[in-house]
Amino acid sequence: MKITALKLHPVAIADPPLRSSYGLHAHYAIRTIVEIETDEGIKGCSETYGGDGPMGLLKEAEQRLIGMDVFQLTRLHMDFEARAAAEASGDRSQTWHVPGENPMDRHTRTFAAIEIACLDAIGKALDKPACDLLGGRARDAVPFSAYLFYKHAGGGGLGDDERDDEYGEGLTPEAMVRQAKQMIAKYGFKEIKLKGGVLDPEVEIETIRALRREFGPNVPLRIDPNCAWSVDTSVMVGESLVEELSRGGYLEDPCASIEGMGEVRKRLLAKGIDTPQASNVAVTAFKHIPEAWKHDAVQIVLSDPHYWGGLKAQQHLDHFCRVFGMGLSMHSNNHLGVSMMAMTHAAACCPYIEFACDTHYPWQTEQDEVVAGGRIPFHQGSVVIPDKPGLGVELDYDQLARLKERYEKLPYRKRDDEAEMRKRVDPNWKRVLPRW
Ligand code: GKR
Ligand code: MG
Repeated sequence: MKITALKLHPVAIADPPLRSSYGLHAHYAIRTIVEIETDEGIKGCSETYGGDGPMGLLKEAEQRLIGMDVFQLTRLHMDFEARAAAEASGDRSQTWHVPGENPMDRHTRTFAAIEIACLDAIGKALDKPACDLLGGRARDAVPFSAYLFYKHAGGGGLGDDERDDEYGEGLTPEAMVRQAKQMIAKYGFKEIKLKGGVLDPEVEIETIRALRREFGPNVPLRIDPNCAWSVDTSVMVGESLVEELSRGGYLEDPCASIEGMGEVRKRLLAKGIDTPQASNVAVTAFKHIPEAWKHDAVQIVLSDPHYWGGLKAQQHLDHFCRVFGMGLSMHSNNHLGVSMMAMTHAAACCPYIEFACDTHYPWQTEQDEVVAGGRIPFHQGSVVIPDKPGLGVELDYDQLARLKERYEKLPYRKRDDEAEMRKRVDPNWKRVLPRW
């Protein structure tokens, strides 16, 4: 089954003013829906980062893809690996880059977008779900967590496309408890992740405590300040939240670098605190794992099929983490239903994932969904692998056209949370690490 065409659909999706240590989310997040057509009339799709960088790399790959058999992914992977090896220099961490804008993982994420679209086409040709092409699933439904964000008032979008502010402003512990209750009531999530690195650590500590008081010890809690804290502050937060982050909780990328996280771990262990640390910033590539293990810096790797290299790489990572005695969960960024299903299939075929995965999906709305038939449903906080071939979704071309039109009107072609922060919150704002 040979590829005859590669189609790229850029889309802009309304996004509320969510905060993180990177800055502020813009009115619209950008994504790319990737589609391949084959000589058998079967199509495959995937979703990846948006903007000129990611689209340019996919366009560059077009010549290599036309005429390629969708089953021959190993050689394609070798080509991308060779390019990555030839160009590799510097650190691949995401400390200074938002996902999708890290130049060091550009080949891996380009390959991932193609691999997932090919697996979707293969699944459709064989009438098998994507996870069953990788040896079968370890679970039929994948649990996700309630992903809370401190946010300003506003629901995203602009002008006559402005959205209702479903969750309202969230800049206090009380407001964050409200946000969590609302999200859990709607989706049934059983674990909670708080995006931190936004307010003074004392306020974020109080937010986690308030969540624990509200939901009790059986709802695991995580906090992720995306490296906003120094080693000292990370240790202080770890000590303050020793009880709240126990029982399935973790401290995610509290400070920058594998060495930094190793130091936090050492100092917490010396105080008898065994809270695990997770990472999707310091650890973003296979080569980081032995190093993270050597420093005992990271106990849980947060995978992401979009930049770790697709579904097969995700499964390798599952095995790799097991060998190194590390746990595995999944990171997320703004995304639509195609990514939701790719993430679900990826997690389904990883036996060792034992935490609810992250997803930004609740922050996007029905109006922006590109999957025919509408949003992917959650059942008690989990997404069920559908009894449909490939990723289990078809594209809605009217929606793609509408979202592309909106993309074309946007003045930006990359995610820049720092610029948004200066535009809308504080003209002097700069990303400073550590901030506290
Ligand atoms: O969307 O602001 C955000 C997040 O901070 C995102 O960029 C991170 O990649 O959610 C992510 C994380 O877990 O670090
Ligand atoms: Mg993170």
